[in-house]
Amino acid sequence: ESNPQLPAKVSDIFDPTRWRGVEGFDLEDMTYHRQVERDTSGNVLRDLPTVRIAFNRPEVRNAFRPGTVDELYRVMDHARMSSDVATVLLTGNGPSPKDGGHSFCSGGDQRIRGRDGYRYAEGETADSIDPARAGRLHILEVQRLMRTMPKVVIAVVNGWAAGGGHSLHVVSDLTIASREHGKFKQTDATVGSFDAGYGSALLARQVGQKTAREIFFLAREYSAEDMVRMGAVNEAVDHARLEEVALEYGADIAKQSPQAIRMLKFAFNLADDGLAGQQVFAGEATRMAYMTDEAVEGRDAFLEKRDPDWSAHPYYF
Ligand code: S0N
Repeated sequence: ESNPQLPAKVSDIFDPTRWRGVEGFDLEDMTYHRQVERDTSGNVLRDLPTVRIAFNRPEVRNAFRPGTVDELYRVMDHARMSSDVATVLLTGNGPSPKDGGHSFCSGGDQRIRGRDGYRYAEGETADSIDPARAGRLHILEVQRLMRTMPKVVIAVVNGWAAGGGHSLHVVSDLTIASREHGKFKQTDATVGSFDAGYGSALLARQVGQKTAREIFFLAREYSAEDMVRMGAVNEAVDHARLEEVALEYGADIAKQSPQAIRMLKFAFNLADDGLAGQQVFAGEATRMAYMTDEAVEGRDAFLEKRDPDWSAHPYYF
């Protein structure tokens, strides 16, 4: 019998007892859940440190349209700013009610891609559309947010990761994939698009130049186990256990020091992200420096209109 305290089941492997819907969002194309501990009646005892963000358009293999990307950015940014969230699971709901197909994300919705470069919502035309909003490939803003947020993002690939969906898995910190249904295919070039940023260059760092070029140039299909062998997926997992294993990853991450996780993530990114990567790493270093007595002395001396006294702060060697 269904318990009204529990959220609706949004995918075949979603366990409603482990989650609550996050309030305050009016979502159509995405779902956003917070991991919880419940008592035997289903009452929430406490929040746990992992959130689940999922594409919710399984009838189109979880392709994203502009509104989907807006929603994804909003919930991802909310997770970034939630001080008790350590890990974000990014996944896809489903399977498809139309044909039972499983999907993580199949990238940009090709039905709304105009020849003029704009992305049209239903009912919009070239005359009615606001070009400033509709011309943006703002999935790239989501990629940058995932890359620079001080939390671990795990792609939980429950089905097809294709095109821009493939790139989202590449930019995630970790990827685990369904052994039965996880499938990977970089179709960008097939439909005349190309992720010439993280989706390709970062992939080449992960799997090597020749293999990355093969993935893009040949647009072949790869299994979860192929991807583990190539080094782009951490683990292939039985489909039924995929979300359970993802939560085990989240629990292990939550045992580590938040500061250490932040510094490590930004250190792993630094060289590949150039000066932008250095800026993110340096921002954290500055935040930590502000917590020292030495930095407090600098601030206090300025406010007290005196010279700073550094005598208690040696030049370390
Ligand atoms: C994922 C694939 C390989 C799955 O194949 P399968 O299992 O045979 O299923 P299908 O029968 O092909 O699909 C089932 C139904 O879903 C629809 N559908 C699937 N993917 C999309 C999609 N991306 N856009 C719109 N519809 C999609 C199918 O049409 C089918 O519908 P029905 O039942 O009505 O026939 C296979 O589906 C596949 O190859 N999909 C396309 C993957 C792809 O090329 N994606 C785009 C790649 N490029 C990008 O993502 C770059 C970013 C981008 O383009 C973008 C970003 C933001 C905003 C807009 C854009 C943009 O420029 O479009």
